[in-house]
Amino acid sequence: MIQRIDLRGRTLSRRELTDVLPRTEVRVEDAAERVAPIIAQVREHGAAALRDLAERFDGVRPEHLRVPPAALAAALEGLDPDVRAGLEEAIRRVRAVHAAQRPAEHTVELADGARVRQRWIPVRRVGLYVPGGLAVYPSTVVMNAVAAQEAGVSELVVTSPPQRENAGLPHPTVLAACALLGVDEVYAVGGAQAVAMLAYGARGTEPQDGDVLCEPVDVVTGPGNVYVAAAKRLVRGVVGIDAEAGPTEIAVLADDTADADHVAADLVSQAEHDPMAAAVLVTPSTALADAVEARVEVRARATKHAERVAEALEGTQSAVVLVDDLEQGLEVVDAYGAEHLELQTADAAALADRVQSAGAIFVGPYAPVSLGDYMAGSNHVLPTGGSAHSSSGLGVHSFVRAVHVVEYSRDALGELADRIVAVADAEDLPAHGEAVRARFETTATDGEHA
Ligand code: HSO
Ligand code: ZN
Repeated sequence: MIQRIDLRGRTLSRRELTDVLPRTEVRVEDAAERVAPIIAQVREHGAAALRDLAERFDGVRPEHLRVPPAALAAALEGLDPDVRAGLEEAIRRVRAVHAAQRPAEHTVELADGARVRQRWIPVRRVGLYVPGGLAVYPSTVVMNAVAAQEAGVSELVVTSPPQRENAGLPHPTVLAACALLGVDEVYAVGGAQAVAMLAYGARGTEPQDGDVLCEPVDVVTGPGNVYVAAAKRLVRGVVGIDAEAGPTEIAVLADDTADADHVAADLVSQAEHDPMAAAVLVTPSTALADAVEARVEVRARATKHAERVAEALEGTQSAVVLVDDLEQGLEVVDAYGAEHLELQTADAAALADRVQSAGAIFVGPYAPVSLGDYMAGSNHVLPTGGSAHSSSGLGVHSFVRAVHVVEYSRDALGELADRIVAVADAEDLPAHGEAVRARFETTATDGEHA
């Protein structure tokens, strides 16, 4: 059922490889046309628009757009103890990894009295979008919130679609995750309208909203459907965004040493997210390819979300790719730049260091993507759609800004004056040079203000 692409005996350039490898096409620009009026509506009508849009898209008119503290406490109270223990373990591990990500400040001394210091300043206020849709994502709350907290972000806001089944509040497990993380500013707002609210803020229109329902944030992060991605594209510049998340992707580079059933289970696991999810196996072994296909058939039929799994695996975005050897396999996975790359080969650890493009790399037989989705400690908000070629997954770096602090003494500046003037003149910007010279000349006004 999963298509086969045979690249054996073919020498392809990077460009040709990219063309033959399958990929979900997400048309964010089409969605943007539908999303623009929604953003305008939220900007103009604030909370009233958010209620109208919830009614239209989520089938419920929330009474409380801002989740009351009692509802957060109740959600935590009602959380299954095993789920709580799992989320707490996830928070511990993700926190440990992200605490280590905090970049160190450093100073470079270029000459006597000439110093450039590197500061990292956390973003002040961040909005995290947590999708509703086909699944429930408390783990995404953990991934976003912990990274922001470890970066030193002082104000964290979470927003997630209102649910009819939960009296117009977001899913209780999402609320419980917020409570576990100490996030108390939570909104029952989903979709493009949530991104608009975060970017522009929203005025209250009902007594329970207060005058200002939500203040604008500096950065919006978190996955979502194509409308959320389109909204993020449209507000970029007004706020920072992490990425336009697309459907989940898993690529597995495997050889004869891999366990076919485990590879199959991993492909099915990510296909479960979305009918548009992509699962790609790259292998030099036809025996493994046959065995994985057989096991995928069995697992895909037996799994709870069989329908969307089948759609994802049978879709043109998924494939078994046959290669001559692991060298060609490496070229293929690099060209693809998967959100998740599993290496299930004899010497997976050595191979991992040679990979050039992947959102995250899972090494060996005991590092399935599901481990990373929940509690390896790594982040699961990762670049999709080939954006691993240019960007990283979410982390502390997503929430800090690098700021240079420049300190030069009179002598240190004096030593550079002629050189600065020369370059400034070459750019035909003589006032730039004059600003330096002024510090070393006596002019008519000198002493006037002494
Ligand atoms: N695989 C998803 C993350 C996730 N999986 C959340 C389960 N829950 C995208 O990396
Ligand atoms: Zn997943």
